Amino acid sequence: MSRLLVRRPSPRLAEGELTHIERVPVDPDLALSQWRSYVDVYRSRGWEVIEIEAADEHADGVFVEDAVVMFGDVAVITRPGADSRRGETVSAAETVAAAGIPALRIEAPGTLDGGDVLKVGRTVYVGQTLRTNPEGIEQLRAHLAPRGWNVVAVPVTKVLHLKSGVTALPDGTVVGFEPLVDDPDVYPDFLAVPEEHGTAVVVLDENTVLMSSDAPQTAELYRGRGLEVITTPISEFEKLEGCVTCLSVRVRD
Ligand code: CIR
Repeated sequence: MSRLLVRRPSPRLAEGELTHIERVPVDPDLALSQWRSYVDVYRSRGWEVIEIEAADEHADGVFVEDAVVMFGDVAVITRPGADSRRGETVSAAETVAAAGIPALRIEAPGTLDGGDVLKVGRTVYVGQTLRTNPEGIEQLRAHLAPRGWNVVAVPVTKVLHLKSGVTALPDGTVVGFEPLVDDPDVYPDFLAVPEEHGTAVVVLDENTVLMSSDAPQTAELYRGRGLEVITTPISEFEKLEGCVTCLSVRVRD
């Protein structure tokens, strides 16, 4: 059974880090109900949901993808680039260990946010950003090269994380909102989508993706390619530069 690692949002979510967008009011109750709906999408499809211990002192702790990245059966515990987020990995690593998942680590002076890691087949694109530094990318490469993954560093300047700008469909097509993608030519198959919040998809299975409900034209574009598209509202997380990918870590069976 596939497993989903999540952490419930902190009541302090509104105080989370912001880099590229203006701060606007966040409704913590709406955030919690959106988070529950997001988790229910997976639960209703048979995923086992594992909650990482709440960490209310970490405003951005709900964005668990930044703390843990899966490569097949192995986890990499990151070292987040923002000081305010570094402590999130402690409880995330405990949950990974309790779930019996072997883990590797990014160590100082390396930094890496999971939002900067996009896997397409055996290629791992890694955004070099304000959060992920060259040392972090080199450590990841050293972990992954012997395991048969090819790490490709991608400079990212226009958005917070690589995956704020691009993700991939089940067939490996990389999708992005072009004004926010530094270099679309990096990707062998690139599809431009019409809405910023349409760029983030989670692959649920070979025919199904999950995405924000705030990108209806992009949802239609994906349906036109034969995909089943499930949408979920995540407005309160998008206000903090989050998206559907960063709210969970998928441990696929
Ligand atoms: C941050 O700036 O770290 C959070 N406010 C948002 C993190 C979103 N994470 C992601 O896209 N992987």
